[in-house]
Amino acid sequence: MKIRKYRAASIKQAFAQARAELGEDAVLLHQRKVPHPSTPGLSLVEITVAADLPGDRVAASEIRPFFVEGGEPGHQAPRLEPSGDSGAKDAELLRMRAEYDRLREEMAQVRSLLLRQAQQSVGVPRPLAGWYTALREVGLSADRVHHLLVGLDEVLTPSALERPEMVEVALVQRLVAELPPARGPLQPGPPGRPRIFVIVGPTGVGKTTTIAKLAAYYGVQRHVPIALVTADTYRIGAVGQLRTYGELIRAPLDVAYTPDELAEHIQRHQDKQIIFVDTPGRSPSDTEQLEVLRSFMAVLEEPDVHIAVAAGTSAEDARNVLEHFAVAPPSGLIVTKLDETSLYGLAYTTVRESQIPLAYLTTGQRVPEDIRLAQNVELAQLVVRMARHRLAQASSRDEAMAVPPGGLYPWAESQALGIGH
Ligand SMILES: Nc1nc2c(ncn2[C@@H]2O[C@H](COP(=O)(O)OP(=O)(O)OP(=O)(O)O)[C@@H](O)[C@H]2O)c(=O)[nH]1
Ligand SMILES: [Mg+2]
Repeated sequence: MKIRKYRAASIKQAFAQARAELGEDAVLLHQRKVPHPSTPGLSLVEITVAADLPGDRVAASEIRPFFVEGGEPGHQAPRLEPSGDSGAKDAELLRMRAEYDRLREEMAQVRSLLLRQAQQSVGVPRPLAGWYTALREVGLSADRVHHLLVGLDEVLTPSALERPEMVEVALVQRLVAELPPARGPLQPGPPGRPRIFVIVGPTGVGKTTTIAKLAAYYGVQRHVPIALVTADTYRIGAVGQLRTYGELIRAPLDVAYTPDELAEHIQRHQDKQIIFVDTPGRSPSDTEQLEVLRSFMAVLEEPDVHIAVAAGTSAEDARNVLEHFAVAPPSGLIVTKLDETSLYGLAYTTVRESQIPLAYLTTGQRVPEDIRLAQNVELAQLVVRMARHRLAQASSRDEAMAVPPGGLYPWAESQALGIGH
C-alpha cells in the first residue's frame, strides 16, 4: 500500500491530484487544514491518501450495488391501480401496494447499508477482508475497524497476514495502544485516612454486587479493616441486600438517608482503611435524582468514584451514561456483566472513548469470585479472540478455533480471584 499526502486549495483539487497519481482507487484516510507556506493568513487542505498495489486489497471498483434501484432491468413495479370493480378488491390492491412500497423502501435501506459497509472496507489488505466483518460483528464501529486494519500489511509480512494468530497479536497491540493505562488495584488508605470507594451508575448494572465482591475480597481475604455505607434508601430491599453481604463478611453497614448522614458515617469510620459507598441506581435521564446523587458526592473528601457500565451497553447509551454520571470526577470504570454479551467491542469502545481508566471487570453473579482486576490487554484479547472465532465460523474450516466450553476468557479459571495486591 502507498500512503501519500497532498496539499491544495480545496479538498477536491487535492483529491484530483491524488487520483491522477495513484489511480481511481485512492482512498481518503485523513484531512486537515495547514497554513499556506508563503501567504500568512491563508490555509491549504492537506489530505492523506492510501492506494493499493494491484491485487493487494479490496478496491473501490470491486464494490457493486447489491440491488439495482427499481429491481432488475426491465422489471416493472406491479400495476396496482384500484379497478373500481369492487370495494373489497380495491382495498386489497391498495393494501398490497402499500406493502410493496414498504418492502421497496426496506430494500433500499438494506442496499445503502451494505454498500456503505462494503465501501468502508476499501483499502483493507485483502487477506484481512474477513477480519473486517468479524471485528464489526463483535461490536467495533466501522471507523475503528478500518483504522485498525489499514496499514497492518506494513507491520506484518504477507504470510503473517494469512495467519490468524499473527494478526491477533498485532490487533491486540493496536487496540491496547488506544486505551488509557488501567486503574490498578484498589489501595487501602493508611489507618486514619480510609479510602472512600464509591460506585455510581444506571439501575441494575451490578453496583451493589460489585461492592460485595470487593468488600469480601479486602475484608475477608486480605483482612483489611473495611466498612460499608449505603446511600440507596430508594429501592425496596436495597439496604437488606447489602446488609446480608455485610453480615456474611462481618463488616459494619450504615445507612445514609441524607448527605449529612453520609458525612457522619464516614467520620465515624476513620479507623477503617476502606469505606465502600453504595449508591442508588439512577436512569441517566433522571436529572433531578442525579442532582441528589451529586449532593451526596459533594460531602465526600477525595472519593474514589467508579462508574459501572454493563458490557452490552451500546456506544451511544454508554456515552449518555458517562455524561450524566459525572456527578464527581470518576477515577475508574467498572465494566459489569461481561458474561452476558459477546459484543466485547462495545466495552472496549466505552473505555477508549471515555479515556477513563478501566478498573474492574465482572463476569457473573457469584460473590466474590466473579470479578477481575481489569487489564487492558485482557479486554483487547477478548475482542480479538471473539472476532477470530467469528472468522473461523464464517470460513468453517478451522475446527481448532471452536470456543472451548466455559467461554473465551483469556484468563485461566484458577485466576478468577486474581485481584492484584
Ligand atoms: N450475569 C451477571 N449478573 C450480574 C453481574 N453483576 C451483578 N449481576 C446481577 O445483576 C442483578 C443486579 O445487581 P445489583 O448489584 O443489585 O445491581 P445494582 O446496580 O446495585 O442495582 P440498583 O441498586 O437497583 O441500581 C443481580 O441479579 C446481580 O446478581 C455480573 O457480572 N454478571
Ligand atoms: Mg444496588
